[in-house]
Amino acid sequence: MKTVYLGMTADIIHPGLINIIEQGSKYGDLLVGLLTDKAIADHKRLPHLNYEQRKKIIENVKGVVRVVPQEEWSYVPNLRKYRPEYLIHGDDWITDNTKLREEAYKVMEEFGGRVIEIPYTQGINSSSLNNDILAIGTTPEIRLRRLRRLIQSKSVVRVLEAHNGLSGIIVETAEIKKDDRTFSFDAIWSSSLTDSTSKGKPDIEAVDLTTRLQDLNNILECTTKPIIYDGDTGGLMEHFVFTVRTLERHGISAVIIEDKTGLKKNSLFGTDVKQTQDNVEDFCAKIKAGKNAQITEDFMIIARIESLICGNSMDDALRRANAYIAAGADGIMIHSKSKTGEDIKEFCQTFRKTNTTIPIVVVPTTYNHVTETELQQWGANIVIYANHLLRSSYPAMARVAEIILENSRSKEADEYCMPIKEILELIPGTK
Ligand code: SPV
Ligand code: MG
Repeated sequence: MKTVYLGMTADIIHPGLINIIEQGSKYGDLLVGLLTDKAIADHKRLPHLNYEQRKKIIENVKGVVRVVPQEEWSYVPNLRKYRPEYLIHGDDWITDNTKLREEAYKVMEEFGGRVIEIPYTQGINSSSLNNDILAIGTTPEIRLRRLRRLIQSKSVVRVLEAHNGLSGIIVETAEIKKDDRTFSFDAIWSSSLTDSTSKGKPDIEAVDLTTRLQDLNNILECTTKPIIYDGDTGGLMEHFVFTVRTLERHGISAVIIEDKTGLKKNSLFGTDVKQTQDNVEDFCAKIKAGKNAQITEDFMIIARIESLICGNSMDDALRRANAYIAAGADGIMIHSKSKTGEDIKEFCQTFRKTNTTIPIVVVPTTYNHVTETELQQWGANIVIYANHLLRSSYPAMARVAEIILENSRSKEADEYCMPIKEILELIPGTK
């Protein structure tokens, strides 16, 4: 029997996929190369189901003879390994995945194999079905778990700030295509700076958890992506345990608490204001109390080190990282307001010499010339764009307000505003 290779994600099974399987099995034994989470995650959205779940389903589909993992986005390594007589694929890759197609053709030619392209089934595809699934929403449990899966499978988890439902929708839906890859944000950052600022309050823990949860609830209602909550100092240890449970109950994936004490000021003030770093012992006790309080296994407590913000040494930052991890922290965020990012690089590279697994979170606000790829090479796993949707919307709003004043009418502001029709149709179900 000849071998027919079919690479697939098999997350949402629909008649189009069954058609390819049917067609493929006419040529020989159908070998499915099932893409692993890791193979997929840097190229398109992470599947709803994990590898084992997807494997179980596809193994039981009529016409599938064997399922093997495809560990890379490219077909080349598996084609070389299994040397199938046929490779079968939907003809949509002629336009959507030109590079993938070209290299697959080349390697099939090397050993005299043939590529069969099946006409794309019109009217039904995984992307439109995925949109339908997203419209239904998600559950707190599924959302909460997703962050750990993203960290495990993506080279870098890309996070953008949202401070209300509308900005949440942007983080949820923004997407671009570049070099055969789809780029989007993986998770949402609930920032204390933008949450406070959007309420007309300074970023000094003056907006309490209950108030912040009101906007967070709006975000939860219209998004499905995981959320990382900026927990400031975590407050009193006795209060922090309640914060952890509340966040968990809402399906938040992680809280980041910073090792400061007293009146907290925004880190980007650096040493221009008085900022007091907590002592290691007390902060470790807070981490431990939080870890003991959580109910699920998946919720993450990430310890944020402010040594480089408060003018303390690199050694202090590294010493604290190890102490916080020993106390149970699931990740480390290292912050800095340096323009070069050299201190963040030194921290990450030194830390990675002794610890290769604990996730590192970075917030490149001041050192924003550094790319995600560079940050990942330094050893970072999560990159947070912490305030950009608020910082971009405020100048746009202020400008329109001034234009109306200048002209005593709003006509001149039209070019800065989205059309009424678009805003009416932005939110599904408005009509
Ligand atoms: C926030 O977004 O509120 C943060 C990051 O904590 S920073 O503003 O850089 O301190
Ligand atoms: Mg903050």
